[in-house]
Amino acid sequence: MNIFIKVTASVAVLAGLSTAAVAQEIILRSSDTHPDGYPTVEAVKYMGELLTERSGGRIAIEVYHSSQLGEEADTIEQTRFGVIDLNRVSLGPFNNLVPETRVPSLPYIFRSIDHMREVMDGDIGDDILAAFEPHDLVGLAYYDAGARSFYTSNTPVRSIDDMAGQKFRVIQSDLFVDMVNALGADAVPLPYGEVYSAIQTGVIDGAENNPPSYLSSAHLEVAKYYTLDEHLIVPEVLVMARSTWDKLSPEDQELVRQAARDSVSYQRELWDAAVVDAMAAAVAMGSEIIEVDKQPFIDAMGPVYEQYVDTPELQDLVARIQAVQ
Ligand code: GTR
Repeated sequence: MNIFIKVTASVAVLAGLSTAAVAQEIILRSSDTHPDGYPTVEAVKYMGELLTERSGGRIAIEVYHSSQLGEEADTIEQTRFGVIDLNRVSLGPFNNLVPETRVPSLPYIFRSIDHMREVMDGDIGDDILAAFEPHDLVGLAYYDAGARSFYTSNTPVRSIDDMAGQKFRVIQSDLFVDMVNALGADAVPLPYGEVYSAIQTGVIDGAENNPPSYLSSAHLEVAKYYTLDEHLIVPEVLVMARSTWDKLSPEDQELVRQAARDSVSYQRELWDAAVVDAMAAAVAMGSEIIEVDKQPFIDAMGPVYEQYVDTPELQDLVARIQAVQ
């Protein structure tokens, strides 16, 4: 149980209440793999400020950044068990558990960042958030993670042919393993925290991620060729442990949901700036940014769609996404 309910006079004072008033304090522990200052970390902190303000000081969020609570796959399990209250994770690590998350994780499913935002902000996004519930999680909101591209240490990817024989780390998701294999390369699923040394020691040739992660993880120090193939526009998600959720009053549940929603535009603002900054920093630190013909990458994805969009429900989700203008 990580929802501490206690009586504190100091919180009541901070909230401007009389010390005679009894303040209930709920502290929600939130996990993030990224370092302090990263847009997702800052967005959850901002959500916490909104919650504290709107609850008159009763509810707060403590953000544990930099994988302090563990790597994503482990923290997802801990959140399902209610050991962690909130978790900000990519949709990718949910692919095996929550089939609906595969659809926005499909390569090239979104035509652009704007298309992704339009889809995830609407009914389709809500339907996918609802799909977490049978898995002991409550989906609260999506954040942006831009577009992911491949990067390599020795052999630059200037066309799809350069993928052959190279080993790329992927998030632990079968869909991403098959995506990389369909491009003629070899996929190595690894926790995020192991990627730097795996590249450095030559266990793998590269990885794939968005520019802010490429920078903040320092992977650019060991893999300086960044190829803009933009194969994935996979959003991040903020989930809450079902058991924590169930302990909140309906009013507090609404406060949490609304604060999460209200943190989205803040995250996007930080995100857009972070992408520009990361690209400039990468160039300044010696990375080569490579433009590539994306069409052969798109064309190679047919078998991945066939394999992972394998039920009428998922086919319907894909069709609905493609129909969004
Ligand atoms: C980042 C994402 C993280 C994590 C990481 C990874 O872009 O924000 O949640 O999934 O990628 O590749 O493991």
